[in-house]
Amino acid sequence: MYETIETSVEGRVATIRFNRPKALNALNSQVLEEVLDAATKYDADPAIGCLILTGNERAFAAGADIAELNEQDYASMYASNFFTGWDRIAALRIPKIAAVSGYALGGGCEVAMMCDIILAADTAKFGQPEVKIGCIPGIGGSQRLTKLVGKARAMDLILTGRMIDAQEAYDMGLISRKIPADELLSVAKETAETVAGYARDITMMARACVNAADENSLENGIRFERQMYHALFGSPAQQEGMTAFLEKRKPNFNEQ
Ligand code: CO8
Repeated sequence: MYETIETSVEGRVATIRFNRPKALNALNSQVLEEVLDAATKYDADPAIGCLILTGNERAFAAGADIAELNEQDYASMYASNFFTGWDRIAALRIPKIAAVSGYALGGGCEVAMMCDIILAADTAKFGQPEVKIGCIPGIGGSQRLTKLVGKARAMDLILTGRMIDAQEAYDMGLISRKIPADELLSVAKETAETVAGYARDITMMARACVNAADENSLENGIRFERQMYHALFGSPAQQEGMTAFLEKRKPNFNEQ
């Protein structure tokens, strides 16, 4: 039913694969519509505990579709609130893992940064090259990159448009882990299964708390974490997790 993405579900893990290989998975409006549709369904489905976003060996995504962008003018961009659907994907509460192989450039790098964990093949290349085509990051890259790697490095990447490899991305804190290319998908699935094996409400709360660090002063962030902590005592997962520990058995968070 989708034309620009492929979706699959294994156990409690859903995968969305960008699938426009001829255009290096450039992200046009159809990709956005289809990712939003699929991801929103997984977000609402209690049987799914983690979502993987990935591409192919050559490209996670080489950015916004420049041909489509070049057809726009100010009025069409403003009136359609172009790109706004990507904010809705970032705001979904399900834990998201980006499994990046090859190019993650411009919007591709920005989508990876919307995910909670970025796993990158040692062949991955990251960059915000928009300046080279007369534009700037447009779906949060100037903000998320700066929060992830600091002003000095974000300025270097955004003002020069240079590409970095997975090692440099790891060293600057842009990615969570660097993985041999042929193991990327199996490690991503294993990681997603681990996350999905925990209680969904708890992992959602945990990522909300980490994200709150970006949005708040330390004091407000700690207040938010404390509220979440108190709230999780209303979750069956807290009872099950702590009781299982005390009974020296494995917890079962996802009995259907
Ligand atoms: N948009 C459209 N088509 C693309 C894109 C793109 N971003 N990237 C690659 N393609 C196409 C090429 O046009 C080419 O098509 P064709 O075979 O029909 O000529 C095909 O993919 C293969 O590309 P290349 O021949 O260029 O492959 P190379 O191996 O020589 O080079 C590169 C690979 C270095 C990745 C090169 O393709 C490149 O520089 N691509 C553009 C990268 C870029 O500038 N990205 C930023 C785009 S702007 C952006 O992302 C704005 C962010 C705002 C929000 C984003 C929301 C999603």
